[in-house]
Amino acid sequence: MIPDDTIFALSSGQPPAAIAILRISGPRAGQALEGLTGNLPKPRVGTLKNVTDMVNGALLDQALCLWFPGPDSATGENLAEIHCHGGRAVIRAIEQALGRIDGLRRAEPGEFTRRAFTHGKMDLAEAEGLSDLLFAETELQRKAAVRNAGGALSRKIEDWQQQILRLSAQVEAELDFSDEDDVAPAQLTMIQQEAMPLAEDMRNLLLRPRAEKLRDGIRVVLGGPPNSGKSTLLNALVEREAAIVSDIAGTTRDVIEVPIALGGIPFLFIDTAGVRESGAETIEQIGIDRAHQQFSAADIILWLGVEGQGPDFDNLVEISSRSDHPEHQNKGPGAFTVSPVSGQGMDALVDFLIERAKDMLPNGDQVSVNARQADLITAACNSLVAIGEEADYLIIAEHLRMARKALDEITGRASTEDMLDGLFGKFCIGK
Ligand SMILES: Nc1nc2c(ncn2[C@@H]2O[C@H](COP(=O)(O)OP(=O)(O)OP(=O)(O)O)[C@@H](O)[C@H]2O)c(=O)[nH]1
Ligand SMILES: [Mg+2]
Repeated sequence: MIPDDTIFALSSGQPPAAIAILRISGPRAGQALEGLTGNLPKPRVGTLKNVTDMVNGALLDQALCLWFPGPDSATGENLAEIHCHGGRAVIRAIEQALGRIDGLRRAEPGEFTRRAFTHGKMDLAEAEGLSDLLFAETELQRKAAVRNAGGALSRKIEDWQQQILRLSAQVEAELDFSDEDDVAPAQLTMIQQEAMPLAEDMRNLLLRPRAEKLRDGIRVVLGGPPNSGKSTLLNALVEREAAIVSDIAGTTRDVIEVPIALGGIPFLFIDTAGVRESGAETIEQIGIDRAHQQFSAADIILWLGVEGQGPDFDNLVEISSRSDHPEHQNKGPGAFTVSPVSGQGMDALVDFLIERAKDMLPNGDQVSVNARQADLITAACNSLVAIGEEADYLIIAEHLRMARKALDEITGRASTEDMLDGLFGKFCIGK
């Protein structure tokens, strides 16, 4: 559906700031800019203008104005930008003046990007990449997002689509020219053989670490009995007093999550209540139950308790903490010996965490997919695999059609309004 109303929003960050950018997109964007500034500047040339209130002619601000007639604009529609001074009162005054213009309304979250999608300026995979780019906080997140926003995933999907389309054409030709009694087995085998490497290619992409991991961070859970120094180690790792430390056993009751980037990699460090088998009162017991939930969801567990007595997970790393303490007893050779107090072993532990994390994350140079995209690629892959066991050209044609449909949903060529609402709703207003 092509929208016929005109939207506006503050597209730059929270005021106050030196400059604020108001964007107007839609059929009346030109009229709106003309109304506020007298006449339209030359297309795509920044021009300094007086912005005045159309009702009483009051001067609101002097602003740099830009005019992009559609379809050669970011949204594909007529688009105007007002780069005004970034004070709250200036922005409010210009927004109010825009709101009084007939046919203009404030934009919903993600609406500019959605219009760009509607007008074919970007597909869904690129829009999702753009969303990730806006939320990227670490270098690795930025690298991965910029790839998808630039269309790396879309190109991969397009390549698969072309190959499937070619197979479909061959199958259709067989259906047209052969009668039912005359199925050409050689041709069938060839189509099946061509579908398999394609399915394999999809499977390989699915095996790669997921994009969400990059957004949410590697979950490092600190576990051990009360007083084993978990909170002290957490504070040292995140370099601030995020958790209360005391010599009273049972100080940490709830789960404490601290997101932080180390070496450009997003981590979520999680401190837990000290686990003990018996003697915990009600609230402490709830904390212990929560600790166990965290162990199950962890990417890496740092275990500060007795060696070999931690939860039974492959991703558990033995930590021999408090190495500065006179009563410190070292764990076996596989353990990391550290002291958050003296700093001993801390650099080695951080380096180890960074290296481990790299294997669990998309590397930024490869295309990565999120859960939505992975589900659709899995569906396409399954359809291709099903061809291998099929001798009926009609059914093969249907499998190929299903595979194409699933891939079309990734780029948004076949997508429902609900799905689009959900996806673009995650953007901020003005984007
Ligand atoms: N000397 C020394 N003391 C430490 C070290 N780590 C922790 N401590 C002390 O040990 C006590 C317990 O530390 P916490 O970090 O609160 O221990 P915890 O495992 O979080 O304890 P709970 O929250 O009760 O489960 C505190 O008095 C800390 O100062 C260390 O590396 N060296
Ligand atoms: Mg604690």
